[in-house]
Amino acid sequence: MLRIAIQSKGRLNEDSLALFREIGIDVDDSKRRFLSQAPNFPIEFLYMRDDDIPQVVANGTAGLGIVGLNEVEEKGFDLTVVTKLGFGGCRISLALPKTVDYPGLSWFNGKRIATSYPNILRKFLSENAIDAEVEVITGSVEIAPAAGIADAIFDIVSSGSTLVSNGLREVEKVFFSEAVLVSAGRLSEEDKALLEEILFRIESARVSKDKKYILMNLPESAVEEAVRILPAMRSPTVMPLAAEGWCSLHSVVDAAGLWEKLRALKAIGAEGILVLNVDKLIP
Ligand code: PRT
Ligand code: ZN
Repeated sequence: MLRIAIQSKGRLNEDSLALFREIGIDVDDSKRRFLSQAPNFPIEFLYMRDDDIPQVVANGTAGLGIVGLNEVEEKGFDLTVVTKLGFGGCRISLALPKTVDYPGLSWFNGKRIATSYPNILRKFLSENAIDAEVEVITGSVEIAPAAGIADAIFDIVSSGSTLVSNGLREVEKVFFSEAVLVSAGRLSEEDKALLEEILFRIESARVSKDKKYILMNLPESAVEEAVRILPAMRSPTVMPLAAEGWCSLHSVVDAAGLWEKLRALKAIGAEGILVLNVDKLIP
């Protein structure tokens, strides 16, 4: 049984659960306890605060974890990022009151910076030879300058609206993060095989998101041109129609630039074009 630690509530919880559902692993969220087992896959979910996830993976309590790269970096345990997951995107930035002139990094010399990420901040300051004081606070970092606790902050930003509503300006983007799947690299052979299966499914889901299935009726004389417009994975499927001189063409295509492709296909005589979402795609 492979155990995976995920955030119990908060920003990464829903997307983590949605990821498993998307790859066919059911999660019984209604009966959520500390631990819950998937009914259709040998996996067990351990619900935790995100701050604790790097530690429980590092000490082997869970084989895998889903957590922000920011927490992985901050906690400093020896963990491997197995794959990035494409959600929970954010950055950790330096910000200061918008009325203050900012000449560049040297401004921070002798200043007090409030943060919940002291390790990432200290590393950045030392790499840039800045001598500033780090004030560790665990919540509502954005109010620190107005409260007189610090001159600036080092905090997570996504849309930036929290900074704006607190009269702050982002001046340095220091660390870029997203949710990642981590492991301490000590999985049993059995758990390794389960991880392989999970990664295979995640990759299939990822590929299918960027693809569309397209079918249309086409004059036989236009097939060559259609193949040029729609480079398929191998080559499109072409089937004769009962009507003389016509065929049906099926293909899987990149979703990017779809409207241009549709216009080009119409221009060469395609009719009854049907575009469908791809649920799973195994390349
Ligand atoms: O209870 P627990 O400890 O598990 O949760 P938590 O409160 O520590 O973390 P949570 O749920 O807020 O965030 C979990 C993870 O989501 C973080 O570690 C990041 O990896 C990621 N993430 C992505 C974010 C944001 N975006 C984000 N915007 N974490 C926090 N924020 C904060 C930000 O600091 C700001 O105060 O959300 C606020 C809104 O941001 P703006 O820029 O959109 O206004
Ligand atoms: Zn937390």
